[in-house]
Amino acid sequence: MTVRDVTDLYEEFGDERLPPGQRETSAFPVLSKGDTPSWDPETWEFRVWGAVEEELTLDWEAFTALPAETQQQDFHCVTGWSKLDCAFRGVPFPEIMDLVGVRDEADHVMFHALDGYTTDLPLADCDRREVLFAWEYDDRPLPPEHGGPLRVVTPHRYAYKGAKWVDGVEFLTESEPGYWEKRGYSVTANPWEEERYA
Ligand SMILES: Nc1nc2c(c(=O)[nH]1)N[C@H]1C(S)=C(S)[C@@H](COP(=O)(O)O)O[C@H]1N2
Ligand SMILES: [Mo]
Repeated sequence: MTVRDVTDLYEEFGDERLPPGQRETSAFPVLSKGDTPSWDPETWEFRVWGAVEEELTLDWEAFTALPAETQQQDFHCVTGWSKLDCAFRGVPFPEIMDLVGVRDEADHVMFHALDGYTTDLPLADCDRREVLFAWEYDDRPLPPEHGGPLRVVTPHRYAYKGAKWVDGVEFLTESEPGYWEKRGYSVTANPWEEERYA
């Protein structure tokens, strides 16, 4: 299987692959605001709404039939650890944009998740192929504690921008704070600028 290596995307933001103030770990720690939510593949639905031409609802089978790719990515947690060379497989964000037709006035994106988590990113930070809706990690189904069945990964942004257990995408005409943004964390969250707090 082809793997697209996007571990060089740091060159757009800085000189070092490891962003300032981060240390490398080989572990994959779990950071969740609460318990791992359960899900039912029979009733699970992925919804897209807001500033779009056409709202979209997909079941698990339809979602995993969308154009997918495997990427090698780095993962940067705002608490200071980075895990390099993670293999995630999923649907690139722009594929979803094509399906719904994003209206001109859309400017931000709110991700929604089964545990009630939300996170907001500028649309330009989402409209990148390395923003994946991922259901595989290291050639295996994404473990539930890491966001299985489906999570977002944002290798160019701190990992709190990647909603685990994602089941909704809302296109917004202006920024609205999500779970951590309400608690003082950055909306843009660029690791190479150390945008940890707002
Ligand atoms: N739905 C949901 N997504 C979430 C979180 C959460 O609590 N709920 N935590 C975020 C935070 S703060 C981080 S650092 C990463 C951690 O992902 P991991 O547990 O796979 O390491 O998930 C992010 N996505
Ligand atoms: Mo985090």
